[in-house]
Amino acid sequence: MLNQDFANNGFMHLDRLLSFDEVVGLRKVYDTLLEDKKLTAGLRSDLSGNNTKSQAVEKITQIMLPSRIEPRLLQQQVYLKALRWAQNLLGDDMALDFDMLINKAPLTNTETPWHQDAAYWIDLPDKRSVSCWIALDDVYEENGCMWFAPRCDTNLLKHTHSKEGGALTIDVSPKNGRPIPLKAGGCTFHDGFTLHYSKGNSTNGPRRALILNYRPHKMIALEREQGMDHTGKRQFRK
Ligand SMILES: O=C(O)CCC(=O)C(=O)O
Repeated sequence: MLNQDFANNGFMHLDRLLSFDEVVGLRKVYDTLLEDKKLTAGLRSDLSGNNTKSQAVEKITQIMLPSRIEPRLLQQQVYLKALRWAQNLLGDDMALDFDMLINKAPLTNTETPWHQDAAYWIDLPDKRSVSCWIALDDVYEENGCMWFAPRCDTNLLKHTHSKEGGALTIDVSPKNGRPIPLKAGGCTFHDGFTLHYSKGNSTNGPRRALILNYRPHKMIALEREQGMDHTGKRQFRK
């Protein structure tokens, strides 16, 4: 049934992927990375388009490849559990392409605009991909839970930068998007062509998410041959 949701709509959710203890363990590593700008330099940016070198509060902190900085992350159950789901949804050849953290700081009220993840990636012959977005806090509309619009096909829409250096966006927001509130430890899965979005965080708590992205290992090898390892400047496909 869940797999059918993913196949039909390009997204699904699980109320509980992780136990509370697993969430608490992850939050510790997460907060250490968030607080340490030196350790995360080069892999860190603000999706709102603000320059993270300035003194301004980061609104939407994105840290790419946290497990490269903190390899002990890879020992956490979450990496195994999400991989099993990815393989279950899209086939045994799915492997971890990259991980990232996206934190919406308290009272920063900055939305992540509607986009398809494939807009950030190079064009690959095998289009299968799935992102597992794991809530490390209870998430709901007011602090920036994920919204999805059912995917129709694997067409890539035209994207532009919402602000120079910031997140990508499409021109017209879909009418049929819906929010997926979750308890901490719950997660969503979406594929690279599914439109998604989140509102800003207007609450006084953090909104911490860990995101694990999977694709066929042959496609990962192709990406790496072309120098794509999901670090570096935010690019988009034109
Ligand atoms: O965490 C967010 O607000 C956006 C996440 C997102 O766009 C993604 O995981 O692809």
